[in-house]
Amino acid sequence: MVLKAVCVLKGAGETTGTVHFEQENESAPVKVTGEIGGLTPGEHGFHVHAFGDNTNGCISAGPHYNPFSKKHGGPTDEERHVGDLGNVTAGADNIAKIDIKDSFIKLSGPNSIIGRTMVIHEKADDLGKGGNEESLKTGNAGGRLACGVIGITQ
Ligand SMILES: [Cu+2]
Ligand SMILES: [Zn+2]
Repeated sequence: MVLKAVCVLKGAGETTGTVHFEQENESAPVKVTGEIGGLTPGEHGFHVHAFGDNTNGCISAGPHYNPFSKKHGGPTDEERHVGDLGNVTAGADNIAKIDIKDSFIKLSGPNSIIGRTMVIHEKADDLGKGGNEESLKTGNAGGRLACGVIGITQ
């Protein structure tokens, strides 16, 4: 059975976006596609955060989703948070087109990302290679421009 989810990202500023998730079956990688607009050109950290809670804006989403107590890393690293999808890159039109395949995130089971929050950040994620303590927690990606709860779709 194909599993599908969607996330609409909003924030205090002009950054908005829609992200689609699709997994062919329970063991397949998850395809992440979509667009986020209103970004400064360049890289922006893009993560699944732990909680589907936006009561106090994107900050209530908590830290990166990390069910296996790993250090922060990049999407191709073995040592990474489940939520570490790396960076998306906005062009001169201020739009980032997203086309990611990831095998750490799941749309079913005990570590599903459904009901958690997708966050797009102000700055680039250094993927854990920034050489300071914060790099191994957040990738120094800075403020949270927009976010949304990942929900089930048809
Ligand atoms: Cu984040
Ligand atoms: Zn992380």
